[in-house]
Amino acid sequence: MRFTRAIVRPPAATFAEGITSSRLGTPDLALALDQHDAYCRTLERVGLSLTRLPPDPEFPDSTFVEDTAIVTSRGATLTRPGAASRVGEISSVGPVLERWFPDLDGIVAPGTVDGGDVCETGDHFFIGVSERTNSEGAAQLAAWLARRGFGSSVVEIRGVPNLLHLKTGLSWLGGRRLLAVGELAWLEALGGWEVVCASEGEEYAANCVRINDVVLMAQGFPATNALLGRLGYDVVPLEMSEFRKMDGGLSCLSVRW
Ligand code: CIR
Repeated sequence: MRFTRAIVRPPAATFAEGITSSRLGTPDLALALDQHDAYCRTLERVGLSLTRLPPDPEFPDSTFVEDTAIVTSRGATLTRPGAASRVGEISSVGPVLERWFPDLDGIVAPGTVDGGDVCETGDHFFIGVSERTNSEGAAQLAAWLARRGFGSSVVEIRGVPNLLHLKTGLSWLGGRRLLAVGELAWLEALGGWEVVCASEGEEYAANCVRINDVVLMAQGFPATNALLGRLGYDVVPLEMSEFRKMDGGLSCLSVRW
C-alpha cells in the first residue's frame, strides 16, 4: 500500500512536562519545533498530504500523535492510551479521522492501547503488550483487525529493557523484513521473518518508518543507516534529539495511511 496522508501535531509550550524516563535533559522547545517542521516537510516531500492539528498545551505528550489511533487500509480505530495523562488526546483526533473514516471505532475500558505498540506489516499486525497496552486492549484490537481480515500476534514486551513501546524496537521495512533491536530479534512471534538488527549502541534507530520509497531514520546512527543503505533502501535521516528526550521516536510523530 502506498501512503498518501498523515496527521501531525507540533509540540506545545508544555512539551517538557510530558512523561519521560530518559536522562538526556530538558527538551528545547524551539529546537523541537524546528525538528518537527523538518519532519513534516520530509513527509510532504515523500508524497503525503498532511493534516496539521494545532498544538495542545493541555496534553504535553500530544505531539506523539501515533499513540492515539490505528489506521489501516480497511478502517480506523481510536486507541485508549495507557497513560492517564494522555487519555484525553483522542478527543481532538477523533473528529479529524472521521472525515476519512466515518465508521471510526474505539478501544474501550478496561482495554488500553498505545499506537506505538502496534506494528503493521501489510496484512499482519504485531501488537505489543507493554506498560501502556494491556492484554484486554490487545485482544480488542486483535478482534477488530480480524473482522477486517487482518491477522495479528500479541508480543509480550514487559520486562524487555528500555522499550516503552513495541515499535521503540521494531519497524517494518516492507515485504518479510523487519528492523529490530537485538532483544526482540529472537522472539518466537517473529519466526519466519527476516530480522535485520540495529547496530549495537544504535537501538534508537530501530524505530524508523518506511514510507513509500524511503525509510525515515533518526539522525546520528551511521552503522544502521549504512546497513539499510547496503540493503538497497533510500534512508533519509532526521534529527530527533528533542523528541528522544521525551522518550519519543520518529514513528510517534505521525499517524500515516
Ligand atoms: C509518553 O511517554 O507517552 C511520551 N513521552 C512518548 C510517547 C512515544 N510514543 C511512541 O513511541 N509511539
